[in-house]
Amino acid sequence: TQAPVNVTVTGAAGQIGYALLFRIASGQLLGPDTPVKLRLLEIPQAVKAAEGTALELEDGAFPLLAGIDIFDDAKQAFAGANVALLVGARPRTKGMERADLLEANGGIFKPQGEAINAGAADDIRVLVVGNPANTNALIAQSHAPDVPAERFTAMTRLDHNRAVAQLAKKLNAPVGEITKLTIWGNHSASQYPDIFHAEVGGRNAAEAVNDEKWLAEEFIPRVAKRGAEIIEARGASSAASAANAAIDHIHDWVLGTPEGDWTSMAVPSDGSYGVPEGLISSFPVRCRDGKYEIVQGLEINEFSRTRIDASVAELAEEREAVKKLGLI
Ligand code: NAX
Repeated sequence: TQAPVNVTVTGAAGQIGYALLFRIASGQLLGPDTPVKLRLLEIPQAVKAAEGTALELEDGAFPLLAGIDIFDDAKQAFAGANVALLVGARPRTKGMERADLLEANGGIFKPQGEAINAGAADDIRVLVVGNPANTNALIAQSHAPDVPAERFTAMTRLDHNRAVAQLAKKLNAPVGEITKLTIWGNHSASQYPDIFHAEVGGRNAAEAVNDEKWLAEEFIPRVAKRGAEIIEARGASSAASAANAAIDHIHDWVLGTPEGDWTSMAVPSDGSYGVPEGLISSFPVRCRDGKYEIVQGLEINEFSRTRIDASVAELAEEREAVKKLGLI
């Protein structure tokens, strides 16, 4: 059998961590033939809670779970990591300015980037979930100069999945029939879910919808503000759906996107579609043989162009802000 893959998860005692760890242990991250070793990183105050989760993981008797180690030190937690899920972050609290938020997260993602640089495995793949995810990924990446830049990604898969589900509902189609949807830009309210290249059972989805008012006034804001809708209903932010999306993101990166489809990942821009190089922005991507590539050659209409540009401009501003703070 295969050697275990080391999966480091930060924020392991949080609510996304609780939903995520059991699915990793059950084999849904890397497939049914790959044993995993979990390396959990938490802040010292939350180590005990992480230990509690580890007891429950043990009680799952998962055949693929080859071990669990818990750390409050980033260098140790990322040593030998093949996959890193950076979930723990500093949330925005009342009265906090954007600069404060970026600075607090810089204090987390800078040392984590350094620790990945120092000790992760050569094939390390990083997914940043903790918000502001795209810019946190940029901070971590800029402190890991020896790791290929493209190994640092941020999560827009939850937005992607939300958009697929809303589109399927509108068209009265099974979610499995929706393909080629794209989230562009930042994982924030400025994100742009694009259905112009999407298909429903092979037919163009925008034509099938044929309702620009619904697109502009219902679909796009609903997807972009879905996080707030969940908080309103549940009294807590998205957790299981976020964990599910993190599983999907890494699963597809490692094992490939289905033939004839693509997914959305925030990845370092190579300049494609006019997105400034280096910004970690969401694109349509295809994955094969453990690598992803940005889908090329899509025609971007006026409606999409304005929205992509607005979200990318927000990312550029965030990059400027963290530059000014000396975080990258
Ligand atoms: P919780 O507050 O439940 O858990 C966060 C955990 O991270 C806590 O246990 C905390 O102790 C830990 N932590 C804080 N600093 C740490 C550090 N330096 N090292 C290791 N652990 C640390 O939050 P949860 O609901 O799990 O959400 C986690 C993050 O995901 C948040 O930043 C949230 O905004 C973000 N999200 C991102 C989404 C996306 O689509 N990209 C969607 C869901 C979610 O909102």
